[in-house]
Amino acid sequence: MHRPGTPRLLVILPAWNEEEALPGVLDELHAAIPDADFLVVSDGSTDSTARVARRGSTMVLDLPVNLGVGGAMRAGFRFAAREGYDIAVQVDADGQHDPADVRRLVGALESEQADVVIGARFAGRGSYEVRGPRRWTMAVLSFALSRIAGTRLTDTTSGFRASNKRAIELFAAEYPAEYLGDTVESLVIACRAGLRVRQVGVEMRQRAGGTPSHSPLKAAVFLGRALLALLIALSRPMSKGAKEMSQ
Ligand SMILES: Nc1nc2c(ncn2[C@@H]2O[C@H](COP(=O)(O)OP(=O)(O)O)[C@@H](O)[C@H]2O)c(=O)[nH]1
Ligand SMILES: [Mg+2]
Repeated sequence: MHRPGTPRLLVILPAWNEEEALPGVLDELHAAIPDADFLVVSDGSTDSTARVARRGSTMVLDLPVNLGVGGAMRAGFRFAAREGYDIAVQVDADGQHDPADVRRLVGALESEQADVVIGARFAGRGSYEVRGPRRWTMAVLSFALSRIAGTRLTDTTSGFRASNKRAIELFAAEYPAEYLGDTVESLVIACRAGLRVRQVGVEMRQRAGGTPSHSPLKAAVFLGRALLALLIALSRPMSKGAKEMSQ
C-alpha cells in the first residue's frame, strides 16, 4: 500500500508459466516492499499463473496470447503511465531477483539522478557466470551500449530494472517486443531520448521453481539477434516522442 508523501512505486512481474515459483516470490516481495503495488503480466500462460498471481492486493493482467517479455512489459508500462506511477521496477517472477535489491535500484534513480537503473550481474557482486558464445555476445553488447550510454554497463540483457516517470512514459509509447532484443533495444531507445541510464551490482539467485522459458542455445541465438537489433535500433531515425524528450 502506498504511503502518502512518497513516490508511487509499481513492481511489474512478467510471468509466463510460473505457477510454481510465483506465490512465494509475491509473498517475499510484499513483505520486503509493503508500500509498493504489484502487477503480474501473464500472457498466454498455459498453467495457473494468472490464478495463483491473485494474492492479496496483487493486480493481474491476464492477456490471451503470448507476447513475450517485451510485449508484456509494454503492457505493464502502459498501465503504469495511465495510473500515474512515479517509478516502475521490473522483477522476474521466478525468484532470481532479490527483493532486497529493489530498494537499491530505486535509491539509485535518485542518488545517480538516473532515469533507468539496471540491476547488473557481473558488476562485482555475486558469482553469476555465463560461458562461450553467449558470454562473448554479451560482452560486445555491453561494450557497444556503454559507449552509447556514456557510462560503464556490464549487463545489458538484465531484466531487473527501475524506471522513473520519464522512462515509464517513453516505454509506454515504445517498448520493443523481441525476446532479449527488448532489453537491449529499450536501452538504446532510452539513451537516444536523452535519458540517463546507470547500473547497480546485484546478485542473482537460483530459480525458486519451474523451468527457464528458453534453452541456453535459444538464448545464444536470440542474443545474436539482439546484436542485430542493436544495429537496427541505431540505424533507425529517432521517433517523434523520443526526439521531443531529448530536447
Ligand atoms: N509475460 C511473459 N513473461 C515471460 C515470458 N517469457 C519469460 N517470461 C518471464 O520473464 C522472466 C525471465 O524469464 P526466465 O525464463 O527466467 O529467463 P532467464 O532468467 O534469463 O533464464 C520470468 O519471470 C519469466 O516468467 C513471456 O513470454 N511472457
Ligand atoms: Mg529466470
